Amino acid sequence: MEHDDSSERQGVVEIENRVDHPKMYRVMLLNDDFTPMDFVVLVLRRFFGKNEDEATAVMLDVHKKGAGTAGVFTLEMAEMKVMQVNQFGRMNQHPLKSVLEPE
Ligand code: TYC
Repeated sequence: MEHDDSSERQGVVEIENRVDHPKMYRVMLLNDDFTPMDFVVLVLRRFFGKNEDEATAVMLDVHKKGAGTAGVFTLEMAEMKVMQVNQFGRMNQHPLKSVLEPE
């Protein structure tokens, strides 16, 4: 359906995507060797609404696998989360980084 060439169909697809299927983006946290585990848990609670147990599980997943999902959002929200995480890390002199990935 996404690859239908008829311009009428394409218009419908664009409207469907905009209205009730907005493209979604995954905010990934990246592991590093220096950011304290407690700080990553704090970030997940503060910016992603996780409780202590959820935040700890995500943090450990990132720590073990190198990257992991903090949340899935519309582009605007995902971009804001990435900026908040990266700025909060910088402000606290930690190298913590997050990135976006299209769903
Ligand atoms: N690897 C870090 C440590 O051992 C913890 C950590 C977890 C850092 C997740 C970043 O996104 C991260 N202190």
